[in-house]
Amino acid sequence: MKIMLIGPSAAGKTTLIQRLIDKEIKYDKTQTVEYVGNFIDTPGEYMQQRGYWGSLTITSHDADIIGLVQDSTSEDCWFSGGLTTKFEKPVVGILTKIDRKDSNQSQARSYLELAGCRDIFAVSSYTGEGVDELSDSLHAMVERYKKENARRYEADYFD
Ligand SMILES: Nc1nc2c(ncn2[C@@H]2O[C@H](COP(=O)(O)OP(=O)(O)OP(=O)(O)O)[C@@H](O)[C@H]2O)c(=O)[nH]1
Ligand SMILES: [Mg+2]
Repeated sequence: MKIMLIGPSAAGKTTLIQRLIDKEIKYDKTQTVEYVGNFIDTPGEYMQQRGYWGSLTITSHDADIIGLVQDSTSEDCWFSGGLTTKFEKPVVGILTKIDRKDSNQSQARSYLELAGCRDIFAVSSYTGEGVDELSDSLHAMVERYKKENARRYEADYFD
């Protein structure tokens, strides 16, 4: 299974992946699309600059689940309304940095809802809050998707 994270620069995508796969938390600017274990990490610029959208779209075909990542301390929303309909696969919303005092979860949640996300998770990659719940849900989603699409895909497609 592959989960692709999309969101603006500094939203916390790479740090969340580090947390999810128990790697040392260390700032590492994403320069290009990177396959890290079961995750596909993408640079924020790929969604913030229109010219790179093609590359995100093509890469999304490699993913089983898409995660839209919104920094809960940011006033900015880079997701267009109904964005989730562009992907023909499950899309979840993830709001990050909930450990910070300036976190505004309800605003971040509303941005993700407008983008079309129904399942929304709130996490802190620093404290780990919400990360297990996200991880369990992603696994459950992949299992469900695998069962529903058993006839469409080879058994080893999700390895
Ligand atoms: N307080 C707090 N800071 C976080 C959290 N997650 C990420 N950060 C910080 O936010 C900054 C950006 O995090 P990244 O994970 O590199 O962001 P990104 O979305 O991968 O950014 P690009 O690679 O530029 O697309 C770093 O300084 C992180 O340490 C969090 O849960 N809490
Ligand atoms: Mg990154």
